[in-house]
Amino acid sequence: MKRILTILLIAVFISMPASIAASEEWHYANWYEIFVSSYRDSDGDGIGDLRGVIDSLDYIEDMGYTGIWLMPVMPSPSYHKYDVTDYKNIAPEYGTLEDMKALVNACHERNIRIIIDMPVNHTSTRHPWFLSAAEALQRRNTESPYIEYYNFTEKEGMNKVKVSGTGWYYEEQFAGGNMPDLNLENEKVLQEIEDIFRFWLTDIDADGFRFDAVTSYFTNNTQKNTALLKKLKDMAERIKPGSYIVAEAWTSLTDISAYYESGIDSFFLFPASQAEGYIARTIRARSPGSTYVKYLEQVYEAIPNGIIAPFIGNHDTGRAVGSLQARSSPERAKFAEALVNLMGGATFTYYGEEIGMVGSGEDPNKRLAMYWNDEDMTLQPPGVTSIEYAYPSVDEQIRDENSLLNYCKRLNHIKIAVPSIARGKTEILDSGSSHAVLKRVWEEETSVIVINLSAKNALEYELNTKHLSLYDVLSASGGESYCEVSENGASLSLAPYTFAVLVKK
Ligand SMILES: [Ca+2]
Ligand SMILES: [Ca+2]
Repeated sequence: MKRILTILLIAVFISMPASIAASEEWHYANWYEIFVSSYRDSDGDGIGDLRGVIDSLDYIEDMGYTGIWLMPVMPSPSYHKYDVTDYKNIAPEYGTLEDMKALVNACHERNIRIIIDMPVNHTSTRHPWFLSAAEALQRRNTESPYIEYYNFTEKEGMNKVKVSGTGWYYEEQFAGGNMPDLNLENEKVLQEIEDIFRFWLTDIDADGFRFDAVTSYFTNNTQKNTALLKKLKDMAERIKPGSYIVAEAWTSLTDISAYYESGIDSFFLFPASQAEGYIARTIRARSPGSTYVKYLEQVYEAIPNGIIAPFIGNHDTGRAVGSLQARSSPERAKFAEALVNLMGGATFTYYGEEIGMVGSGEDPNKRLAMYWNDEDMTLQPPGVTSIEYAYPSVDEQIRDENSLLNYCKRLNHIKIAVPSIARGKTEILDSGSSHAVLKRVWEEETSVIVINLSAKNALEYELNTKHLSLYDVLSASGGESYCEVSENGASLSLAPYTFAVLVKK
């Protein structure tokens, strides 16, 4: 017997891809993306700050967000802060390292996890590494170790920017941003990155990272990028086992599937996002039930092991309400939130999405001040060309039980109470032109989710699975629904844009 067990253990060990870390239960959080500058200002200078995020934790916790992704918080000359000048510090307008530690502690006391945006494809041109390198080149001294930190060349070309007073060019994949690409083949740069990881994961006690722009590490070279991501994941895992990393690979499902070979926990599911993504397409489809199920099957087939990370919009995309054409139909915005959350995995919500904020075009328009109420807002980001709030403020929506905010809150809390929705493997029990029935099993729990995807018609449905009990019915349309559960199954009548969650524990 003992021998058989040993053989089995070896077999299991061999069949596991070496770099895939065991995923922790909390990785499947209801993640909430925050642009600190536009979120909440605690000291009256008009710029959102870390103390403002601390002051918002009651709201965040109450809403059922169990994880926070902070867009970059390090010192930077830009308002967006994706061009860093000091990776182990806090932008002074956001606060201090003490504030950051206080925020992390305050999150952990509430069982909220927090991950930090980590842009390592490039630095700012004002980063001391780049300043040293450029200065050395200007002095015709090619001995400086910092020259090897970047990709300098004497050849003119695409994405090459001249270093003034020299015959040298630096590589810059994000044109015009003063964001020179780092030489990620240089072991010294990788050592710097390891130090930075240690600082954030150990000294600050962050729970992980969001990696920016990983397809630009080595532009259009998925294989090299995947190999580097594996190194970075292993690095983080050595420093803090069980930490969570989600990476931005803005690319096709096929490519994203390949990226999961790196062992990075999650990659944002870009094909589900924006106006042409799975969620918006499902909402617009003639047969939304079969459309939704088709996309689910594609996603689970492409990503059989990693944690998917679906979202509708983020700081780089148009806001969800626009993508979904939901300005005057909040039920569409609500139901889209349901569809993205019911995909499972680690779901990401961009701040303001829960109150239907709008914005598109220039980047600052997508990063407007959080609309708490008409008095209590930050300044708008510089360069903004359109300021509009299509839906009411947080304060107003909190008081309206039919608001998008209260819908998102209930949705998040259903996911907290029924963990298999996010964590279980999905089995499609049934689907049709306007319905889908999903089953998920996780640990001792089985959940069955019956979704009516019709915008107009009620769904009458008989379910044969035994020993289920109804957990909740959530309607985006406000229509009447009922569900009767008997010994032999369940009989449901679901209003348009409604889903029911039944559980067996
Ligand atoms: Ca402030
Ligand atoms: Ca690069």
